[in-house]
Amino acid sequence: MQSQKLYLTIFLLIGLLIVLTFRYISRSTKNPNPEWVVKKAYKFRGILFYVQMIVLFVLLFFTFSMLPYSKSNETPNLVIPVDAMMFSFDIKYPGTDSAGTGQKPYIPVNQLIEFRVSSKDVNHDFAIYSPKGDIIAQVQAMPGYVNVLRVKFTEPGVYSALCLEYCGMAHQIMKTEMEVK
Ligand SMILES: [Cu+2]
Repeated sequence: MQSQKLYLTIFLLIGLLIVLTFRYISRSTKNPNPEWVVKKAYKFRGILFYVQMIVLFVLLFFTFSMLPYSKSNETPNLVIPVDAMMFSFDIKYPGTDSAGTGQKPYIPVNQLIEFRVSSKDVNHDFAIYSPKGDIIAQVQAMPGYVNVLRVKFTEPGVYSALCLEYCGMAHQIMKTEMEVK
């Protein structure tokens, strides 16, 4: 609830900034613009371009390490193939090929899990939601391709996997659960 109020405030402030900008622009164009105004505008646009470039490169520098690819040199503790199809997921937990062991398969907590996600028919998505309902990772499930998704579950609980790619009439029921313990 706290964060919702914060987001609303940020949204309203940005909205106000946009309104004020448009007001400024509409006022500044009331008088016909002589050539020097156009020259000034082009110069300002050039400055803005470089400011934007600098801001973007600074942001890139500080956020680059947050990319999930930085984990790629770690060896996963467990590899789990996942096949998506209309309208379910086939999660192939290791060591559960022969049915009837009586034990429900689960994912170990605090270990690097590598999901190898593919599809048997059309494009789907494999999105993992925490027990609280927050999305924590997702990857496309595509026929003919194996997409790798590495996740470390830091909290035990029942996680959900949902399809986020509209794939047909029953797309909304395409859901499964994974127990982490
Ligand atoms: Cu779907």
